[in-house]
Amino acid sequence: MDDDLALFRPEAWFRAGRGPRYEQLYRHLSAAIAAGELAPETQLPPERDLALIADVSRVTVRKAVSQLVAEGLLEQRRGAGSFVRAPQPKLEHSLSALLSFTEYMRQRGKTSSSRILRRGIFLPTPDEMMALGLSPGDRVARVERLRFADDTPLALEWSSLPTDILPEPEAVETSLYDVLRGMGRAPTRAVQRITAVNLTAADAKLLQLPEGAAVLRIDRTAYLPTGRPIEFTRGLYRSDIYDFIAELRLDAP
Ligand code: 16G
Repeated sequence: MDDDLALFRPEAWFRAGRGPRYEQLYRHLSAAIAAGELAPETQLPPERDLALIADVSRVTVRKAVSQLVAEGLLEQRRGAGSFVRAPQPKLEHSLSALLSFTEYMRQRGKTSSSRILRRGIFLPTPDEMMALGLSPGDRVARVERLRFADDTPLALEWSSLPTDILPEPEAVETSLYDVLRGMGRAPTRAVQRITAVNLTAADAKLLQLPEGAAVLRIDRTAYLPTGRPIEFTRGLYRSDIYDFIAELRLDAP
């Protein structure tokens, strides 16, 4: 037991001039959990005891612990204390949480289809080079689509991918992710940025909305498990689709 406590004593984690105590304690415990020194299901001493052992205030302990709880490394069980959590299967790494348009629609009992506006291999724009980590000599595969749910146009999507990931943009008929999955190259993580914009006349016509209508613009950068960015899609979505996206984003933190 004494050995276990050594981990919390100030000499184990505190160095003057290395930042606030709660942060140092947090970093130390986080590393101890990662290294397995604090194994899953280990119970931390109660806050009051921990403060005495670590020679800090209870507020400091609370801040460090709540940070670990927020990151999912510790779990607080009511009336029982704080426990080291077993590593969780990461939801954001599961394919099911990173849905494609086709899958969103299928979940809603709708049939999706696409009208291809343009497909091919092009010289990348600076934005594409940046998002996909391309070099000046590289080319980019682009697929531009008007996407329907049943017979309603819901979205316009401009997708860009490195050519080694999508060498034949012509292969994309309805679902881009189906094509990528078929080649074992589907993304497993994505970062999205959402903004509201007003439709240009040309885009409004395609989406069958009045010019200037407000829609959501969502930029998604999607990554392989290695961390390589392989998709940059800018989409304009009719705002009636928003509830799908908002709801599903809760599944994919
Ligand atoms: C979603 C994605 C888009 C992706 C597409 C693939 C958002 C905001 N965007 O629309 O980035 O390219 O799905 O769908 O969710 P698909 O496999 O049906 O072509």
